[in-house]
Amino acid sequence: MDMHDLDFLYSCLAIAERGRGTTGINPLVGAVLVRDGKIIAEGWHEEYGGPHAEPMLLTKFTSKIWPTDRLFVNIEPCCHQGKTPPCTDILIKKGVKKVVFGMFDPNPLVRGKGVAALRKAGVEVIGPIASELCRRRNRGFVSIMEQGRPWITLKKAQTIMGKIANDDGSRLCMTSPVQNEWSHTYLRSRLDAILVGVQTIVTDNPQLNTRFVQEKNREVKNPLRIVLDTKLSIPLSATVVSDSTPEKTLIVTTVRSGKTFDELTERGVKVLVLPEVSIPKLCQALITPQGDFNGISSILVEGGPKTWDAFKEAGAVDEEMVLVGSEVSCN
Ligand code: AOF
Ligand code: ZN
Repeated sequence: MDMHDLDFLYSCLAIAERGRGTTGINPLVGAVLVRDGKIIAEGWHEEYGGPHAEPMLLTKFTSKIWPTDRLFVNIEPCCHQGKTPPCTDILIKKGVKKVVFGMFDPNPLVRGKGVAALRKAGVEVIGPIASELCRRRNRGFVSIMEQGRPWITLKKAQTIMGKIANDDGSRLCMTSPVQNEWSHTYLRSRLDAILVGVQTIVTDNPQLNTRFVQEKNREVKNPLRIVLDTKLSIPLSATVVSDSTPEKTLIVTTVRSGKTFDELTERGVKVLVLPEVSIPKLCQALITPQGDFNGISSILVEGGPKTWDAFKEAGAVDEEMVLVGSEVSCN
């Protein structure tokens, strides 16, 4: 492997991000075809249930594949019949002779078997060349496969003295523009959903989007906004249900609330009704595609304290980030 190989893999990971928000519980996958040290074709997994990255690339690239061409992909090509046919068969049929991959597929139907199928057909396979990085970028998919639930990151903002709100409970702004840009870049835009309790909506009326990175990179998507609202008490004037992207909001409530939610669904807001809002039941529902909901694989839990505790008590926390700032005025 030479250093350029890693560059081609970074390209795969960057292209793969285009599928965020539509690939649901499937991995983010990008593939590039390299000839004489240059990328000559690319493909990515666009949508849950849709074609995988490799066939996307090979459908667009209609010229002949040379035996020296190398196909890079961030995850081991699949060899199973799922919603789509095995990628290994397509690669072999199209005459791809060299494959470089980033990580093994944690899906037990595929793990190691994809590589074996390619090698058996005489394809030279190199990898995994960047397992840790690729698993990190697909931490949601890896978590579903290995832990049976989405990847969960807890994020808190607090002052040096440990305060998280004003004494009367009202919003306190602590993080600097640099910290906001960091969390939008490395947390909000790298995870599928942001989750808050309804109390945070009432006190802060947040937007829960990636505006600090979108200004610089318009390709960055907005995550799904999930609000835990057992009693269905969210104000209809809240930004997350009244801005221009109501379909990016999912309200999780209980049958016990007994309230109707027509006004929300008419606006395009998604409502998930569970028998009770327990973390395991919520996680299970979120990784189960139904209708036009393809599921989500990773969550950024932004608070408040009740919500953080619920995830901690359920043992459903993979990492915790604390942004420490000073008390500044909110504007
Ligand atoms: C790849 N390239 O682009 C993707 C892969 O139901 P299906 O057919 O979509 O299969 C989903 C499984 O295929 C998923 O769990 C994972 O193991 C693999 N995803 N593999 O080589 C891709 N999306
Ligand atoms: Zn595949």
